[in-house]
Amino acid sequence: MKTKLSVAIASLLAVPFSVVAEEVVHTFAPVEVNATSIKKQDKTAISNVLKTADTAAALSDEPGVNLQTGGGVSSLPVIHGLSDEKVKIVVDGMQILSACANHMNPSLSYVNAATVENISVMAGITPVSSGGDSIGGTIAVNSLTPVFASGNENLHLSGRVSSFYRSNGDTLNSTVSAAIANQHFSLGYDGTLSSADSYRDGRGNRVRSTQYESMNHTLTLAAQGYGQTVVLKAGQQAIPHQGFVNQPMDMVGNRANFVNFDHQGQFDWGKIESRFFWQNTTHEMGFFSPEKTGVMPMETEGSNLGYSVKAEIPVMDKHKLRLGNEMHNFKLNDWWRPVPASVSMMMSGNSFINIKDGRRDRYAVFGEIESKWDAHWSTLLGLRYELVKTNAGNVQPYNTSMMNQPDVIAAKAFNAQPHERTDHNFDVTALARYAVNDNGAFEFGYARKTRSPSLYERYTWGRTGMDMMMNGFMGDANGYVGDINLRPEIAHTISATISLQDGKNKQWEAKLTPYYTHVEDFIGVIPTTNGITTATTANMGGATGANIALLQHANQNAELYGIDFPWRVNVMDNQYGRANIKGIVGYVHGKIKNTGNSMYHIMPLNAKIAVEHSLGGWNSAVDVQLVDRKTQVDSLRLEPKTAGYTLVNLRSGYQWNFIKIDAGITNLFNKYYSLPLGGVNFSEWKANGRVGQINLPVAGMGRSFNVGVTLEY
Ligand SMILES: [Cu+2]
Repeated sequence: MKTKLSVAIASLLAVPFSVVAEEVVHTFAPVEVNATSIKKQDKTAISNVLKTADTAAALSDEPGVNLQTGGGVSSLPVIHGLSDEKVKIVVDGMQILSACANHMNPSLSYVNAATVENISVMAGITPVSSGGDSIGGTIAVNSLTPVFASGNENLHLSGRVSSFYRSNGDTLNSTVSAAIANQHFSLGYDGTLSSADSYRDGRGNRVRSTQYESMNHTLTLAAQGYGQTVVLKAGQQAIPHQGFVNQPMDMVGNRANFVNFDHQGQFDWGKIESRFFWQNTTHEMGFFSPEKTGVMPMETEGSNLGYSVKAEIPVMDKHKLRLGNEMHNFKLNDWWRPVPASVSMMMSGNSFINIKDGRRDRYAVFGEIESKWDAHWSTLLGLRYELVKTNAGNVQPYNTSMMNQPDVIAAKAFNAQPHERTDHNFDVTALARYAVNDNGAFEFGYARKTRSPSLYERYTWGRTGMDMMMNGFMGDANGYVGDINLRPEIAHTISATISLQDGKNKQWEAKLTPYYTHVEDFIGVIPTTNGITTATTANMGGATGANIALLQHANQNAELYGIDFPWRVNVMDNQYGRANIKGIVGYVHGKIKNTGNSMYHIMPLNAKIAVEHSLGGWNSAVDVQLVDRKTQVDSLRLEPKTAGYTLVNLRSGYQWNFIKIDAGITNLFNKYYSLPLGGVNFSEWKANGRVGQINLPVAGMGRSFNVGVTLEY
């Protein structure tokens, strides 16, 4: 039985960081010009289920992708040194912006890795049809697609139960999927439940505030016929708690609902896809565990409403024209309820209004033409325009006491200004590919990409050390304030890819992708002060020599360059099975040109090597990850340096009819190491009495024994 669900099972067998997988399940407009540094990676993501429920973490084996870690299910992918909302992330075509001052609920936190069917990563140069509102690459995640009965089936029933357990942190992740369908209609349900305690590092110490619990439910209704497919998905997510080791606060509740409608149609003149989606989140921060204590309720409500219409029209034999129109409206309210004066004078009185009635509305149109000129040459040219309007209402501090004077003055100044801003953003993509023959190809291209500032970057205004610290989404425990006059950031990227392969016997392949990006008006930071540094230095504010840096979002010039080098060699193919050795080398350098400073969160030189073996139902591998010491650090953010490390993982799986069993050991030698993109360990600093600088990096997970079982019918 070849169903989408068995595709999901097959993906369990698939190997991580495969450079061979090129098939795209998503049926609309695959980019056939295998564009420069576009990597399509499918069905491999879930191979990592033994490691994590975190969908972002499932991406960490992709060339060019690293992870900025925070909460257990809320990591942020970094592509070629650009992270968070600088990267475009779409889940089933929906773009969901973080409704949290600490970006605790990014798009990928709403989907469990176990229900992901395929992921495509477009690093660097992105076709305009899948870009917009970003300067990094695009990550498109598709969850399980509906199942229909095949030609000779009247009724199709399928189901899957899958669970894995990880000893470190007592992590349990369970998934149930079921579907009933005939040839025209399909009804499906997917549910996931995952929970973890705080994990232990390689020295056996508990890493505070890394525990979580998360639940997802999705109902899918679909119909197909006459060349048309409609899919309606509706779902709910709840995260009752999630610790954030590198943030002052933890998540004490995140509830989200969504409705996503998609239509794909094939007509004589071409294809069309229309989508409509709505999503809303209520988010609350506070404290829930003895691992990090305090009192400070903070609430956020966000909603996303959008549609897109895309058409693909063949023109003569050689060209495909794609036209599209999109809208995305984002609404945000962020307020912090007061506490009794007996608990804190500073936070008593009124609600602190961080962002009121925030709006970020985007309207986009694009046109793109893909041409296959002859057996060798193909090109892709695209132009995209976006109108982005942002706005926010008036704000207020907790109270007007002496301690809050920086806020009283700042609120007055903020409220006196007009808040509405309008940006006109243009993106351009130009790509060419020359295929020599089966044995290689050369691709090169240029992209101009634009992103308007987020509401948190433009409209946060608080000026006490504490408010500023609450508005940090970098995991560095520094204090941040917005700037209403921020301009959109514009990235110019040039990139090339040389791919070589053994076209005849498929015994080996390698791809080398160097890239260079210059960013005009990069949204970075400059030092700032709140006028009363001495008063707040004692607890957690102050511009110099204090526990944290006070920073303001600011437009700067920046440059990034680097290289991705994935490769694979087949070393055995006989009666003892098939074995591959494969790897990736990644390097990125990022600099703020105004200051000569390193960019924040730049991954050190790193490499991955895997030896994989398959025989019958068996699949086994040894993975080795090597990371150099981190010396490129952002001194402005007091970013800690980290030591180099090597991690070894083992895994093996056996598939027998409808049962699959996986087992593995991650961090086999129980190596103690610091996460280069994990920020600082705020939780430990706080537990130890807030003494001195917060400069301890967050330790990665120690050894874990993992086991998983999947049943499918
Ligand atoms: Cu939050």
